[in-house]
Amino acid sequence: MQKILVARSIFPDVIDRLKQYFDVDWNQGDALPADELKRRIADKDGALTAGEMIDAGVLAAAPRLRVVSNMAVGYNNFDMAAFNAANVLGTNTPDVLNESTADFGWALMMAAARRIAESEHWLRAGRWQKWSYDGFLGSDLYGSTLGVIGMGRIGQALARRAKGFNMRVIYHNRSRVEPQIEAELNAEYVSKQDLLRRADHVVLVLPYTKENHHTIGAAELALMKPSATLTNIARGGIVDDAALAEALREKRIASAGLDVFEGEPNLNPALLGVPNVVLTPHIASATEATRRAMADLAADNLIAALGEGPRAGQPPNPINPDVIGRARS
Ligand code: 8YV
Repeated sequence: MQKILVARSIFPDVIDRLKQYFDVDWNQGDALPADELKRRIADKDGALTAGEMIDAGVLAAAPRLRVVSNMAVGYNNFDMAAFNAANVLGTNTPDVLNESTADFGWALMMAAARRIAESEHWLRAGRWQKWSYDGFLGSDLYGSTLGVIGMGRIGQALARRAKGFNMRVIYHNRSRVEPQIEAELNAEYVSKQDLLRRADHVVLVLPYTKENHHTIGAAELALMKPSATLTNIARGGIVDDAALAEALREKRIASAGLDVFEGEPNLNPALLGVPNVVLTPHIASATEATRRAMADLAADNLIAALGEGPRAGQPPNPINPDVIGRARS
């Protein structure tokens, strides 16, 4: 029987399914420290991860390893150059999380625009003595301009919801999307600078790459309207969190909604000190149905990539399909 490592706690019935095919080493505790991950992956043929860093060092420590299945759509935790050099397949879980993640982007954007978390904290602190006409004035979503940076599958799902709010949609992306998608979403392609200047609500839905590091920093924040909101449901590192905390403190933008952070789960302490930001612990895809679908798809990818099950040899979501069938190097 081939051996696999499941690096995170996931639904037990998914583990039972994996056990039909593999000898499973399941870490049911917290994320494994890097040295323990290296030790436990060393004799494995495959692994299921959820954000663990897999680089050349980890691959070198695991000479039998042929596939790593990430239970996430984002795979910035995989060094794909190292995967390709070693002929190791990486897989991810796209699509199944689009709608839940788009819903959550709206939840954060609305909470930021209408100051829901900020006013709730104030209320819980016993500070509500009287109602006032100018208490917690926010900004409207209805009829405003939505700026989406990253018009992939989740960005499109997010933009599709803007119709019901009668919003103009402007977007920026590495490349323009198909004309029929632009037409369907009524979305206008603009430069990043134009988007930042024009949008009332900016949402970040782009993958993290070296090139995207600090896509939003002090200079970009300075372009935004003082009444604008910024929502990040993509990855930490896309926003310069220190610059954002300062812009929020100085009210250079109105508010922000953040689900992801540089160095998470550790946060820049400056963010905790500003009231006009809604902070959530990387839960945009966290609905029961979606996390189940992600776990199932991650298992399907692993089973198929290791030549088992009904799709043997044809995993549904290969990131680097060229390595399929090549000997491990
Ligand atoms: C994951 C995510 O749950 O899919 C992604 O890229 O950010 C989340 O849905 C998280 O990354 C853990 O793997």
